[in-house]
Amino acid sequence: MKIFLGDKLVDEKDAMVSVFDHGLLYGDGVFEGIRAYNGRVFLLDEHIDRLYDSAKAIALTIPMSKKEMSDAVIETCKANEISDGYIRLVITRGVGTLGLNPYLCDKAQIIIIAAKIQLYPQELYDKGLRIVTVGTVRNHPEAINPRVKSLNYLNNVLAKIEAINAGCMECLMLNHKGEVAEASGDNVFAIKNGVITTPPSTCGALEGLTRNKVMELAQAAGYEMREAPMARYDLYVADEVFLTGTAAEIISVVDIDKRDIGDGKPGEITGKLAKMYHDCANSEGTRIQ
Ligand code: PXG
Repeated sequence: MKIFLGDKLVDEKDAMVSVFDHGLLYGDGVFEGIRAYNGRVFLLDEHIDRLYDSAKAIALTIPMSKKEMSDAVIETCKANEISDGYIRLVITRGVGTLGLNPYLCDKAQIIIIAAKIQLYPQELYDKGLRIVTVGTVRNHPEAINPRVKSLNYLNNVLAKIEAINAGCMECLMLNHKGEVAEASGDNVFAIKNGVITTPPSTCGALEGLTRNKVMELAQAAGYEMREAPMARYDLYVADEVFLTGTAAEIISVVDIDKRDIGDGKPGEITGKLAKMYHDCANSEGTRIQ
């Protein structure tokens, strides 16, 4: 496999970063997870925009223009003959001292990995997910803002540990006020009486690109789409609940904290939205060849 490292493609065996890289020492950096479908990179510009916004929020200068970055992503896909896959874009603060001071770091390190994707088992889509609410509260917005897709994912990792310990693949995270935020690596939506609601990013959600695309598709299809604060109650009594994310796409939630959601089966509107999303992902995007 060829990895884009710094400013060029290198062999996987040569794709090494320093033990003094602050991405490793402090989780100091940002990342993106991107999908390629049918020889096209889906939502590439949107991912690049979010990457640069995350970097700006943590005062990290990416030593490459947005155009150069998208070209590097395409080049990495080409070099690995990826037409359907998963792209991980990582920017670290770079090599520094053993102290926190990011100003003592060299320039930021750029890593792009384009690999085959490990899809979730089809059974999860057919039957839906069971999730639990976890005790780990989403990052406070005035600590590391949850909109920053930072390399410091301990908050989400702790939530994921709780989910797995409870026998679930995903979980529901609340914010510091007890409002619904999101899952550990996905956004959450509820449907009640045909109205689709998702928490605004100010409630502690990452502004997911799958989320944004689903909101756009739902509106275009004539559904009433709202961004509003939600309590767990709103999810418990919803007709349908689903999660969205680049890797998972759209997946039904059929049980939350041992409450059946709707009739306990994947919902009809969720199915329609998933179909619209697939059609879109398979036909739009930046061409690799
Ligand atoms: N919330 C969080 C906290 C995320 O990390 C999403 C929502 C969905 O965003 P997109 O833009 O992908 O629709 C993410 C995405 C994983 C994994 O293994 C998930 C993500 C990142 C890394 C790994 O599930 N994030």
